[in-house]
Amino acid sequence: MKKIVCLLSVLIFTITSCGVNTYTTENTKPINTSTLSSDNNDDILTIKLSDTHPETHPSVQGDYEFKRLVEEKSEGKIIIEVYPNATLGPEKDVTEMVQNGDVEMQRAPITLLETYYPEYSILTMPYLYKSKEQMFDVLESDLCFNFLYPSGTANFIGLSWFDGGTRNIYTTQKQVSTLDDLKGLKIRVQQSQHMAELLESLGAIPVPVTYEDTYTMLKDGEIDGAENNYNSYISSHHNEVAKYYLEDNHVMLPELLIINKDVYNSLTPNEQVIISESAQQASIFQRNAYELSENQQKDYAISNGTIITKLSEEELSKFQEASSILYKNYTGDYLRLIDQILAYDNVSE
Ligand code: GTR
Repeated sequence: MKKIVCLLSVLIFTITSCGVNTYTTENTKPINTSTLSSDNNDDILTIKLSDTHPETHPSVQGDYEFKRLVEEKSEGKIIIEVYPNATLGPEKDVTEMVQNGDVEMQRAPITLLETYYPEYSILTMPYLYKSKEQMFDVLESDLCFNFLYPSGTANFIGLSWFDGGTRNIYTTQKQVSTLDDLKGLKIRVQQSQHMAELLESLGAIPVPVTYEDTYTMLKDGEIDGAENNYNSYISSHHNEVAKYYLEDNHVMLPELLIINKDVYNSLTPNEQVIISESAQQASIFQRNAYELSENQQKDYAISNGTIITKLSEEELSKFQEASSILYKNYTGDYLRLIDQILAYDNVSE
């Protein structure tokens, strides 16, 4: 059983004239200004933003929108350098770089942030949200406030929530249409204990490897399949080597635009507003682009030979029941939070 630790962190929020929440901690660490490069002109800040996806992916388009907004609002005083395609390294390594301040920002799936704040796994429980709208409503409500400002060993803050799609299982050799079919199949998962447990609960053998290595492993037959949303299934070319796509919808996975905490704290209040406000606006842009692209990528998959299977109602119940074992990991305050998320209904208001 997971230990219950206090979700509350000590925070002071300043409501600025623009109405954007900016953040400072009471025990602010010494500012590591060396993480911010200043080009030759001392007045210009350069911030690196890493993403594992290629330029065509809607999340990278969201990163570029963030860049555009920050540079416009700061009148060129803050430059955002976007590094797509894992050019700064595999996603999990970059998460660590952001944690250490070697890279300032990343678009990160919260499953990879669990190492620093295990509570993120609450937000990636199987079949947790009723819809995308409900998911973003709840993420942006007070209930999920602490996930933007994680305590513990996390040395980053979340600026805004990006859409990380709904994940489905796909396989190379065998068409899976029932829970039984999944039994014993080696399925690649992100390097996340929680995702491994999820796939294990469904009877698969989880294989945690980097996103960047997955294509080759699928191609070489070292694994039987993987799991992801349509956007990533296509942009990673996994569709070329894993034709059977099962719409089991096992998890909706929110992603965060994160920034190293010391870097954020080293910014002036005005710069913090520019960064926070731009991140929030870019997330709306990303969500719209994501949704549009998800439908297009599904059509693309079908016309390029992907065989899509939908779960029958009966099988869906089996998937839900089998994976519900993960909910038993939580008690006390955590369980209460999960129940509140499950019951959260603000969509129609
Ligand atoms: C994608 C996500 C990536 C990466 C990948 C994976 O959907 O956007 O950041 O985490 O999944 O499965 O590793």
